[in-house]
Order: sequence, then C-alpha cells, then structure tokens
Amino acid sequence: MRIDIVTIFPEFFSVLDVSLLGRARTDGLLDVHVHDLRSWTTDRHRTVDDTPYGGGAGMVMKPEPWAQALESILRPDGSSTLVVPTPAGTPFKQSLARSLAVEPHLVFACGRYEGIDARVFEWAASRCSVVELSLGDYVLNGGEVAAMAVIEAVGRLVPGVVGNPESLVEESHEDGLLEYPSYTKPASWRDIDVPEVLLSGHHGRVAAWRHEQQVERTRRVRPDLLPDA
Ligand code: 6GU
Repeated sequence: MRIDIVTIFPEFFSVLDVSLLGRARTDGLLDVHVHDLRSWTTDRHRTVDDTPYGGGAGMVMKPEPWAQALESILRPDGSSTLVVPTPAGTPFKQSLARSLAVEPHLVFACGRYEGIDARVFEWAASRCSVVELSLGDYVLNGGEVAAMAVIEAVGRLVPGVVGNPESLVEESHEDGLLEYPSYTKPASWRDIDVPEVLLSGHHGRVAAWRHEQQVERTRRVRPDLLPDA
C-alpha cells in the first residue's frame, strides 16, 4: 500500500520509522511518503493560511497550495483515496479501517488552524474518493496525530504487517465487543490469582468464559456497542 501525507509538520511523522510500521516500511509492505505543504507555496513567506470569510477566530488554510500538492500526488486514474482528519468527520471505526486497508493509495491531508478551505474537497471529489473522518468527540490542534492513529489502525490490517494474522481476529471491536482480560505467569501474583478456568486446559470452557467477559465488559463500559454486536 502506498501512503502519502501532506502536512506543515513533517517531523511529526518520525514515529512511523519505529515499531511494527517501521518494520512494514523496511519490508516494503507500506510505502510511506511525507510532504511539506509549504513546498507547494509560491510566495516569499510560504504562506499556507489566511483569515476566514464571514469573520471569526482563527485562520483557514488557503486552497491553492492544497490543489498544487494534490495535483502532484493523486493518481490520474482516480484510484487514490483522500483521507481528511477533522473533528467534523464521520466517526473512524474498525469497519472503516478495514475498508481503507484494501485501498491501493491513501493520501492524508493534515489541516491545522480552523481547517482547510472547503472548496478543496469539492474540487478533489471528481479526482478521487474523499473520506473526512474523526477519531472521536474531542478537539485536536491538527490532523497529524489523528492521521498517525488512522495509519496505524489501517497499516496493521495490510497482509504481512502483523506477523501472526490470528492476533487480528480476537481483538476489541473486531466482533463488535470489547476484548476479554488477559493474564500471563505467574498464576498467583501479589495475592491475586488468575481465574481458575484459564488453568483448566478445557478449551470450550475457556472460550465460553472469555465470551462472557467480553459481553459483561461491553455492557459495563460501552453499552452503546451491544445492539450491533
Ligand atoms: Cl480526525 N482531527 C482533529 N483536528 N481533531 C480531532 C479529530 C481529528 N478527531 C477528534 N478530534
């Protein structure tokens, strides 16, 4: 999978060099390119923002540097997906991560300030798929940290990135429920014992207990997930 990221803070993305995703990049599974939006400006001050029409606080990102950037990055055959992290976007869920993971080319547009001139997405819609997504109901200063979260969630679903594909299926959200609690040795630690059933070696009873724990935990902390699960 090819991933391009456009940002005014390319240095944010140094974390993509480490851990599982860093390995996936050196293995050639993820081809990640980070671009500085300012390289598509033409004025002496490399201006990327301006005051909002209609007034109000904050600054808006100018459309032309974005159009120049996207014209040089989007594939001419329309096969690219433009991912725009914004608190005004559709909620990012595991299901959306799964659909993005099968795309050949993701382009992340990381906005700062009060966002990007809305005409950019209208203009881009005839050239690629556009997905505006939000991580949740809170506000970040810009799209960079959100893009990183999306790249990690999507990247680990690309075949070969996670060594044991079985570890992808028994996770929180994959079956619509939260994960069951996990334990390792020793069986008794600081007077707290691992639940007896996990020591029984009885696979059916272990599976039933884990499912029960998933349902109970989901009911307690995320009752909103139960109808779909
Ligand atoms: Cl995707 N972007 C920004 N800027 N803030 C957010 C967000 C995204 N998701 C939650 N808050």
